[in-house]
Amino acid sequence: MKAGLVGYQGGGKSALFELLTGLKPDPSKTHSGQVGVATVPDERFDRLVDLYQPKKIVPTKIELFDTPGLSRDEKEGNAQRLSVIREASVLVQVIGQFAGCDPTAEASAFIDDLILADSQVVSNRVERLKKDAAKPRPDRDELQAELEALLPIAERLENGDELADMEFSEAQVKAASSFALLTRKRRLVVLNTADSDIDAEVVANLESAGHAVIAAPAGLELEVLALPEEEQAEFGAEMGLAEPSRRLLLRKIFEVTDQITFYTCAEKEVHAWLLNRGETVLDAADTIHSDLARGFVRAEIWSADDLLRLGSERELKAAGLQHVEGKEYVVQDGDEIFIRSGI
Ligand SMILES: Nc1nc2c(ncn2[C@@H]2O[C@H](COP(=O)(O)OP(=O)(O)OP(=O)(O)O)[C@@H](O)[C@H]2O)c(=O)[nH]1
Ligand SMILES: [Mg+2]
Repeated sequence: MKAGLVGYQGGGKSALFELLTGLKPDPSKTHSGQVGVATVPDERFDRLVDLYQPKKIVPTKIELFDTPGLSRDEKEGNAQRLSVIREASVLVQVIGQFAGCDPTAEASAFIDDLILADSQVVSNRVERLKKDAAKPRPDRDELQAELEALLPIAERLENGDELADMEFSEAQVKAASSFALLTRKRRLVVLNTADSDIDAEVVANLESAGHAVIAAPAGLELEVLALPEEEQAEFGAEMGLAEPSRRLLLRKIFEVTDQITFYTCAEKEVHAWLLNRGETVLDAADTIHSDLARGFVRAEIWSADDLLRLGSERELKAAGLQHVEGKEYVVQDGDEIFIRSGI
C-alpha cells in the first residue's frame, strides 16, 4: 500500500515524510520523489506478539512517497508534477497552516489541480480514439466502445467535477484502468500546524467541505526529535506537545485506505495481512499463498480480540468462539485465521 504525500510547495511534506519514516529527504530525489517505509501502528498486533512470543513478526507496512511540491502560481506544470503519484493508492495532502494560508481554499485548489490532471490524460486518449476509430481498422469496434465509455468521464472532468462519486460501468472501469485516475483515489488532509494549538474552527471548516482531516504540528515534532534525547521531553512539554502524533498519523492514513487487517499466528510467526473490506476468506488464503487458495478446504477463524480477552487458544475454543468457515466467508477486521489446505 502506497500513500503519496502531496500538495503545494512548503506545506511540510518532506518534514512529515521524515517524521513518519525516519529517513532524511534525499536532495537528489527532489524532482522524482522519494519512497520510505513505515510500520502501521496496531495495538492488537502488538498484543498478539506478546501472547505468542513468535520467532518472527511481520507487521503491516505502509509505503510513503514524498513528492515535489505543486506550484500555486504556475498551475500549468502541476498536472505533469502530479504524474508521479498515479501509483499511490491514497493521496495525503499536506497543508501548512502558517501565516497567510487558507487551508480550505488550498484543499479545494488541490482538487482542481487533480481534476485538471485527470482531464488532460482522459482528453488526450479521447482525441486519439476519435481519430483512430474513424479509420478503417480491424479494431475499430473496440476503439469505438472505448471512446463511448470515456466520453462521459471526459465530459465530467471538463465541467470541473471530480470522479470520486461517479459510478463506473464495467466498460468504463476497463477503459480508465490504465490512467490510475487521481480524483478516484482516497484522500486525507494533514494540517501541519505551526504549534500545538490546533484551531478547531479550521478543522471543522475542512470537514464540512467534505475532507477527511487530521491536524498535527509535524514540522515542530520533527524539530523536537532532532534535539539530544535528554532535551526532547523538556522542550516537548514546553511546546505543549503531548504524545507524538506519529502513530496517530500513520493510523489515520491507514484508515483512509479502508482496508482491514487479519492475522495468522503461530509460535513461528505472527503476521498481519491486509485485505479489501468485503473480500472472502478465499481471497485471504490467496493473499497468504496461492497454493493455500488452490487447496482450500476450510478455515478456522476467531476474533483476535476474543483471544486476547481470554488469554489462550485453548480457553477460546472451550468458550466455543472458534468458528469453521467455507470459502465464501467474508473476513472481518481483526479476524485470526487458520487455513486448512489440501495441498
Ligand atoms: N512556522 C512555520 N513553519 C513553516 C513555514 N513554512 C514552512 N514551515 C516548516 O518548514 C519545514 C519545511 O517544509 P518541507 O517539509 O520542506 O515542505 P515541503 O512540503 O516538503 O516543501 P516542497 O518539497 O518544497 O514542496 C516544515 O517543517 C514546515 O513545518 C512557515 O511559514 N511557518
Ligand atoms: Mg519537500
